[in-house]
Amino acid sequence: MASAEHGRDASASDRVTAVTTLADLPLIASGKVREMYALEKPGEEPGGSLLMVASDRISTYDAVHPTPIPDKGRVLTGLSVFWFRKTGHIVANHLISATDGVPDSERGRALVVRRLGMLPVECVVRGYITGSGWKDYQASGSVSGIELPAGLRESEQLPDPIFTPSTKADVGHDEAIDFERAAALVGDRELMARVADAAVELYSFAAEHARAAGVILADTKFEFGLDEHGQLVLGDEVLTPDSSRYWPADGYEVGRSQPSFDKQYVRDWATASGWDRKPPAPPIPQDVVAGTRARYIEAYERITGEPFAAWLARTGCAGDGPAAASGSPDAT
Ligand code: Q0Z
Repeated sequence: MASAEHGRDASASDRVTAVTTLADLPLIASGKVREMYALEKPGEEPGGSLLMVASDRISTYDAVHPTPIPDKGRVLTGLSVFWFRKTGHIVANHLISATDGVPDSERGRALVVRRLGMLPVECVVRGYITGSGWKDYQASGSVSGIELPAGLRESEQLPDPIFTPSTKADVGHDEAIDFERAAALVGDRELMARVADAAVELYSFAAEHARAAGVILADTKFEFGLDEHGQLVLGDEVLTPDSSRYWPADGYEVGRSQPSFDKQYVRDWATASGWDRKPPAPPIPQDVVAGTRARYIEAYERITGEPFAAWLARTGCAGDGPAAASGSPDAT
């Protein structure tokens, strides 16, 4: 991915790391805690590239706190890359690079990815009954049109993981839909079946890996797209704590809600503070920030089996100081 191809910055040197600053890039999407920028081939068609940047912002109860969690964006980006590299045998993915083409200021927290035509459904897989799935099950005995055994208790493992798609709501909450509605939205039932199979296989692979590291992957959400050749490609972030429910395996108990691996300190503190869970979310005290940061790093280290510092070193942001990037490794 040569920087000389980025016609937007003809005067830049050949070193991709020097090609641009973030402010030069057109912002094409922004979420509560991350941003997406166009890189080469601006336009809407698949085939160009994008820069996905994970911030250190954190949300609880759907509201973003004004206090960042240092390194959260880098942990999530490192985890996405870990899973992209481990699951390429199941389905192709959009990752191009975590180094080449990433602006110095965003190293470790950003990925260059292939631009896809995204499918208009969220591909949720559940291995445990919790959250909105638990609510739907209590009300109807089924989730996304899948009838479940009677007598399940909160947080119980399902006999087999289930594919429970939902709509992509612009504002507010995604709505659970059944497979047939998802297929109609996608416009291709056979493609939807391949997506569902890939999603369940990805979940099963990751859940087994996580369990061996003492972490339960209760559920997760994938987004897929089609590339410029019409090939199915896994996009977005994958199997991060923001797109998934990770629970510590020790202390897991059926019959109650489980603590979040990463966010529980913030939730506990926020609840004790008397916050009514309506925006604006309150600032987070520094001891809660430090504890939460440690949990994110622990999640990275447990799941990947390597020190978080290895990710920082590989992406050239170790130490994070003004001089840290020069002369650092450039491989991922
Ligand atoms: C991802 C999102 C984010 C806000 C669109 N490879 C791709 N090609 C085209 N579109 C997307 C992707 Cl991943 C795409 N989102 C979700 C990500 C900020 C929204 F970083 N929306």
